[in-house]
Formats: sequence, structure tokens, C-alpha cells
Amino acid sequence: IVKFTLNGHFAETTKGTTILEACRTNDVFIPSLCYHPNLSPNEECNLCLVETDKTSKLSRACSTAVQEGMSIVTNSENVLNSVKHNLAMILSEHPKECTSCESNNRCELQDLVYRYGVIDKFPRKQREYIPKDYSSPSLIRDMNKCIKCYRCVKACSELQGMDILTIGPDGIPMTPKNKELYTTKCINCGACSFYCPVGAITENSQVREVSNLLKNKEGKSLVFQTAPATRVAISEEFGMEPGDISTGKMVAAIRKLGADVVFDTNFTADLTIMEEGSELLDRIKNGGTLPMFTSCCPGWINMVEKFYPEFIPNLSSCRSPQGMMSSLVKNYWAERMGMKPEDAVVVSIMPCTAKKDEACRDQLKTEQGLQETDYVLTTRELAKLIKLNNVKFASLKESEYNNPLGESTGAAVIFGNTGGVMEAALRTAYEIALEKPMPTLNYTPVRGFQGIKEATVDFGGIDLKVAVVHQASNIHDYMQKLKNGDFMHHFVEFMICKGGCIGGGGEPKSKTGDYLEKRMKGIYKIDDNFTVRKSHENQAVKKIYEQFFGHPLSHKSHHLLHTHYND
Ligand code: HC0
Ligand code: SF4
Repeated sequence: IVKFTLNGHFAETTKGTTILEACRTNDVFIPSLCYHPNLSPNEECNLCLVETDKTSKLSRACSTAVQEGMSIVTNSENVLNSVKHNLAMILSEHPKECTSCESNNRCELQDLVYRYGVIDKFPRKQREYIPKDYSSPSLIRDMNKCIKCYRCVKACSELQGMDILTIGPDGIPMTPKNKELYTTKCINCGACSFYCPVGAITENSQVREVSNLLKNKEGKSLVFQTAPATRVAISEEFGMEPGDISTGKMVAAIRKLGADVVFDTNFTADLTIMEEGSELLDRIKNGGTLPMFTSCCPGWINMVEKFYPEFIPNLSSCRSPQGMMSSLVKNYWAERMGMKPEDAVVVSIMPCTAKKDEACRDQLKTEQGLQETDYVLTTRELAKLIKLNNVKFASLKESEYNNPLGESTGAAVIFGNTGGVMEAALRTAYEIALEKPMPTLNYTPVRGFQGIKEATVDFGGIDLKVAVVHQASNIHDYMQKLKNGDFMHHFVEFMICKGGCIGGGGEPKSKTGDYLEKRMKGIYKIDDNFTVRKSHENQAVKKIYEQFFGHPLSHKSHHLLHTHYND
């Protein structure tokens, strides 16, 4: 314990805590643009300045530890003037495009400039114009707006181990050889956009297209689907806590916007378990390629194709639940409703920027070459659409999904957490293989934030060895070890983002230290509250097999629910 004074008040913290963290836990505001609790300090923006009695100069709060007896002042004339001066310097290099910027109203620079009453007084520092990069369906880069905080570079290297973004000679983050992002080895995870405090890297937004379509449907039916992880995070955009369960309000909001039908990606998560579980048992029985890898995370699929193509045969051939739902809507549901496939427009609400890229895959187009998933909005974009339409989210009366593609189980919602696909698959595969339920449904060895989790399940005679890996840097580690022969698993779940989809690049940009833990708890709470918690007990899934597919891995399911990859 270290004792100190903060603006004249006594306070305590643990040894090694930085002044910035100590201030924020004591609810004292410290401005910063380059600091983020999930990244190592950058010491670039020069805004987190404080006075201490240890030196006559101002100190950076992000990189100075609190010392015993230290006196810290955050609100002196000297501190405020220096912060204002440094903000004005940043502003002098920043384009004044706030009114049309994708990050308007959620820009950290805009917030600070307003908070400190900064006057744009310095002569404009003209930077050489950098062409905007629209190459990726997931992300847009306008590096003219970059404030050189390097959070994107750190997210890409430290968190994801991808090293696509490096600091260029002019101090602006660049791609290898300045190539367009989509032509690099970028996996479209969106971590860079999540951490960008301004509008330099943003999701490739389709808010306008969807908004126009909602106003003028031109005889089309608008079918929305919502991913597991959206329902425990969208609340944060409306002043509620991370992990608050907003399923019913989110469905109600989507209906208010004018959607005709709202289906749940969780339905196809259950369907995925039927297909993928059967595929695993088939591979084990018939000597197929092992370990089998899950295939639902599109950032992971990009990574295998770009970095580990020799492992493509290990990928499950199952489409992701997003892909399965869109295929069902266009090829099954539309026909039953007497509609042409192109008249059922699918809008998918995802926590993930890479899902936009997945939607464009040639393999996931109809025979006429139409995208089966027409539009993908991130959780952040859905929140924006709701706000633009003045829908009062917090006070909405809850609504339910449409059926039959809206029915789901507790096993489906946990797909949103790292380990969830594995846990859901085990609940079903165990019961199918052994004809009795797993001794406990809450299978804790695959839960939690450890980067690589391993477990062995007694499958009646076979020891089924499984692993769960999340966050791209851990995945690179796992793949190296797998290549070296250090691992031998039957089945491995991979999710590119930390925590799984709850930590997706398209989720709300919350900055409390524990937002991921809270979202994770919210997901497990939804599972606990379900009476049906196994995918094979989903009645609507059972029915679709009886009436349409016949059985998992049937000819029809291969055609509509499975895919192949680019090698
Ligand atoms: Fe996920 Fe999914 S669980 S990838 O993490 O499988 O994005 O939430 O929608 O498709 O269901 C994301 C989340 C999904 C898919 C599902 C899977
Ligand atoms: Fe790096 Fe992911 Fe951004 Fe691509 S999307 S540049 S891999 S952080």
C-alpha cells in the first residue's frame, strides 16, 4: 500500500500503480488519447500531465508510478494550460471534418477539445494528403485523421500479434509497403478500429445503406439476424452496464426501425453444433483430418488462409452461424414464404468487423451470384441507427424473435464467449456418443480468459483431447507449437479476439477495466436462465431436420450449411 495526496485529499493505492490509474480509480479525470488500459503506455499524446512534489517539471501520469507520500495535483493553472496547449497542437494537424466523420459524437479528441474549451488558434499544419483506403469491406482508413497515438499499432502487434501496422517515416501508421489494407495479410479483425480514438480507422459502415432500405423497401422483406455477443454489449451504448442483458430490447428496437422479421443467429449456432459435432465424430471414427478446427470466426478463417494454408483441411467445413442463417433465409425460408431469394434481404448484426468480409466470400453467394448476407452492421452501427431514429432503447418493451429461425438454447448463446462453441459441442457430442448427458453442463475447464485452455474429456473409452484458443497472438503461439508437434488435440476452438466475440472489433468501445468480464458473465447468465441448454434439444432445429435436411451432414445440409476455403 502506498499513501499519497491527490488534489489535497488523502488516498491510497497499491505499489507500482501509475498516477493515471490511481486518479481514475479515485474518479479524478485525467485526459489522454494514447493510453488504453488494455495496451502498454505509449507516452505520445502528452495530455496526461500532472504536478508532483518530486520534480519541478510536469509528469506524465501514464508512465509515472505513485510514490509513498507523493503530492499529486491535476487541476493547477500550469497543468490546465499545458493540456490546452497540447490539445491545440494536435488540433492544428487534424482535418476539421467532424460533421461528416464516422466517429462524430464518439471521438475522444472531439470530447477533450470541448471539455477543455480549446480554441483552434495555431496556424494549420499542412500534412501531405494520404489517399483514403476503402479496399476492405470491413474497415476504412483515413490516415489524414491520425493523431499519432499508435493505439492501432499496439492493438495489431501486442494484442493480435499481426504486425500489419507499423509506424511510417512520417510518424503515421502504415501497412507493409503502404499497400491497400485488403491486399495485405490483415485478417479484418477490427482491433485497430476498436482502439482508434478518432475517425482514422473505422468499420466500413453500412448504416446509410440499411437506413435507406428501411425507409424505402421497394417490395423487399427485411430480415435481421443478431449474433450471440451483441445482446450483452449494446446496452453500453445507452448508458447501461456492460453485461446487462438486452436481448428483448434489441429485438424491439430492430422492429421499431422497421424490420419485417428478426431471427436469431443463435438458432444457427445450435444448428452448427449438430453439423460440426457430427463432423467431429465422423472424422474420429473414419480417420479424417485431426485436430478439427472450428470455422465460425471469420478472422480465424482469414488467418488460416493467409498464414497456415497447410491446415485448411483441418477446418470444419461448416459455415459460420451467420452464413448458415443467411443461407436458410434465402434458400429455405423465402421459398416457404412465397418469395424470391433476392426479395428477402438479410441484415446481420454482429460484434465483428470481419463478418462484413465473410459476407462477401464467393463461396457464400447464391447460384445467381448474390450475397446471401446482404448487409452486416456491427453492434456499434446498430446502436448508431437506433440513435439516429430516436428510438428510446432503455425504456423499450421487450420483444421476441420470429420463429422458426428465432428459437435457441443456452448452448447457442455461449458461442459469444471464448470456449462457448467447445462447451456447446461437448454437451451434444458427449450425449450422442455415449447416450447419456455430460455429468455437468457447466464445463469450466474451457471457460475464462487463459489464452490457451486444454481439457481431456472421457468419451467412454476415448480420451477426447480439446483446446480453446482466443486472441490472435495466442493463436500464432498455438499454431507454432502444433507445427512443432507439441500439441495433439482432437478438436480446437479458435476465436481471434480476446474473450471471443464479446471482445469483437465491432463492439461498443467501453474503457472500464472489466467490461469483458462483465459481458462474459452476462452470456453465462443467459445460458443459466434457459431451461433448454443443449443444441440437440432445440425443437425448431429438430423440426428442420425432420422436414427439410433429413439428418446432419446430409446432401442438402452439405449444399446449404457447409462451405470450402481459398487455398
Ligand atoms: Fe460470433 Fe458466431 S459466436 S462468430 O463469435 O459461431 O461475430 O457473437 O455471431 O456466425 O453464432 C461473432 C458472436 C457470431 C457466427 C454465432 C459463431
Ligand atoms: Fe491488424 Fe486486425 Fe487492424 Fe488488420 S484489422 S490491421 S489484423 S488490428
